[in-house]
Amino acid sequence: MRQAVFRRPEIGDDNEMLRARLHAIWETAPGLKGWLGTVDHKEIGIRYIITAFVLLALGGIEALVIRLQLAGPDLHLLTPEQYNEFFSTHGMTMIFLYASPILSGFSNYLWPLLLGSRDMAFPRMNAFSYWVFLGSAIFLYSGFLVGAGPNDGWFNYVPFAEKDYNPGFNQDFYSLGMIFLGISTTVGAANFIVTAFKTRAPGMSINRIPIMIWGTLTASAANLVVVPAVSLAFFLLWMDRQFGTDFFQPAGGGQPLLWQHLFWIFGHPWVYAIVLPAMGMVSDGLPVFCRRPLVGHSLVALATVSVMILGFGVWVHHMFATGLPGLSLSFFSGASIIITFPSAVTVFAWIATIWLGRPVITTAFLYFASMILLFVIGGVSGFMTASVPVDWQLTDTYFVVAHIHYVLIGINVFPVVGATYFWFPKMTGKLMDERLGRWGFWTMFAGFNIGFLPMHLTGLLGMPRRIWTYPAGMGWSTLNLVTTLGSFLFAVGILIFFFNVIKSLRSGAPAGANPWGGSSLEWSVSSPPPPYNFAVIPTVASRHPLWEEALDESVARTSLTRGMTLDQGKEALHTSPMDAEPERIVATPEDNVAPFLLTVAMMVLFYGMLLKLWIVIGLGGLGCFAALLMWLWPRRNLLERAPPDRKEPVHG
Ligand code: HEM
Ligand SMILES: [Cu+2]
Repeated sequence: MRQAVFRRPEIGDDNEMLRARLHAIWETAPGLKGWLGTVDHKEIGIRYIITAFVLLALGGIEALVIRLQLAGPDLHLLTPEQYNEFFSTHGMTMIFLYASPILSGFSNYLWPLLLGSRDMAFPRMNAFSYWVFLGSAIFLYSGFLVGAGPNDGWFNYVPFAEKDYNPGFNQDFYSLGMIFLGISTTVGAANFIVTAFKTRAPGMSINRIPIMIWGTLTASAANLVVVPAVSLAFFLLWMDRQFGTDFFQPAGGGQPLLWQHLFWIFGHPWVYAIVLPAMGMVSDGLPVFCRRPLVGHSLVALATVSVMILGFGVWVHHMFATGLPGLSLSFFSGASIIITFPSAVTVFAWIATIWLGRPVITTAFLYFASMILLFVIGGVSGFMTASVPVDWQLTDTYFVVAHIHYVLIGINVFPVVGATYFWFPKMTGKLMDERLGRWGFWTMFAGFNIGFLPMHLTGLLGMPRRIWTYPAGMGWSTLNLVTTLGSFLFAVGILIFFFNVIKSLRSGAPAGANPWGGSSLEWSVSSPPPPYNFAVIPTVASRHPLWEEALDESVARTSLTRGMTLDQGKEALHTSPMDAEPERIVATPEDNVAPFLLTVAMMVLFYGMLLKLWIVIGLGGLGCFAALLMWLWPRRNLLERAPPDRKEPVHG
């Protein structure tokens, strides 16, 4: 039964007593139970970030092994079978276990702070999405460790992935692991969407939200639509393999091409899902160092949304070589080229912002600014492969490997490292070492270009991707050696970055609340932020709450020290989707270990399915049921919903 308790929100000033009270309410309990049960978005965000960086390191080690194998002609460091597993696991790790989760990590940590709220809309689902990410990563890697990792590339083409050609457990680990991981992505995406529309601070109308919110919001909307397609594809593949159905097997009337459609209608938008949030980080971070607002803020927001929408219409550019009718190729080629227009809007906005600002060259600035160059290089090679006749020459050569790495490393890894330099002080209260930062940046930047620029040439000279070795005399040997040396230099750059993180964590200079002079709400709270984020819910009156004085935007009306206190329990404020008018006070959930237990039960279930052991499947299913029961067990405090009295002024 729904029980509502109506009350007016208390309006008050930020003070020590209020803080102590909120602290007691919001703090995570100590010990194992608190650790497994926490629903604090900041802790979950940091776990996401650390886990994703560990996986980046694993994927990087695999890449270096690949590069050693390819350093010269006729090398035999890996067998062909091992090579298949290495590059497939490398791709899978980088795309699914690093690039996407790292952005979820930053967004989980930052969103409520950027939005002026106490937590995400569904904190327990947030915890659940992290645990499922971890569980599926362990599941996928357990296959690799027993020599049964994915071995048909990250896009896993049938019929190679069918049982006839691939009898081991490899593809079963991959299929089931991807379905498992899809649950995490979907839950996370739904959470982001509701969070963006319901939990913004009063006054943060839709035209005042930071670009990073737009980036993750559009990415989440896309994920919600396309992840089911790929989960379905992997499920059908699993059925083909385990029960002899013929979804993708031509012998039984199935369609191998169906796999490619299902995969790429997911795969292409996914690429935007791992770059748009990163572009958002740059759009929000760069202006801080340029000491001026982003040029064309609204245009960049619109460009972000248009890229995502157009992104749904271009998946066939991954299938130009499959023999589809010419007319559809023209259509998808045109659509792929049009997508560069909104992307260019963002690039020009960044250039104009640097041009018109007074840039302070910090390490974070270098990372953000370098993205512009790398994005342009990746964009140009993308423009080339979007053209059908050119693609027919280049597809499945190292040119494509060069292209994907400029896009993925240039537009995901560089901004993410920059974002770490930028927000590390907020997360830890310590500054990172700038001198080491510069060394790391230039090593990474040089290593990356030395390693990956020549791959364009190797590709133009005809070296196919996914070959485990090549004979001498093809004209590829020197280029490959340079690429390998560059890759190792790049890896040294990443190591310097990791080293800097650990060193600064131990002995970094204290950061203070706003070391860079940032303009958005997260910089208004202490570093690291208190468990409740904001003592009083801020009331926002412009796009740059912390710059209002300097920018002289009408009158400064943003209130950071007086507002709703919401200290009657674990409470948050929900506001209206467009104008962010206060709507109701909601009780947010207490810490709970059910999301963790549910994940453990799901792992049992998935291992049961892998081994086709019905008793294990049954146990896992029962476990899921029990954990869900625990999760959903009615608690009175969660049923309390109190709409605030709208006539009450929010601050005096
Ligand atoms: C030290 C850094 C890296 C090096 C040296 C490297 C090297 C390589 C090489 C040589 C291949 C081609 C394997 C082949 O086709 O035989 C490859 C494939 C790939 N890499 Fe990387 N890579 C690195 C980092 C990354 C990162 C950061 C990402 C993504 C965020 C990434 C995503 C991919 C993908 C998606 C593939 C395609 C795998 C497939 O064909 O199925 N790589 N990488
Ligand atoms: Cu694409």
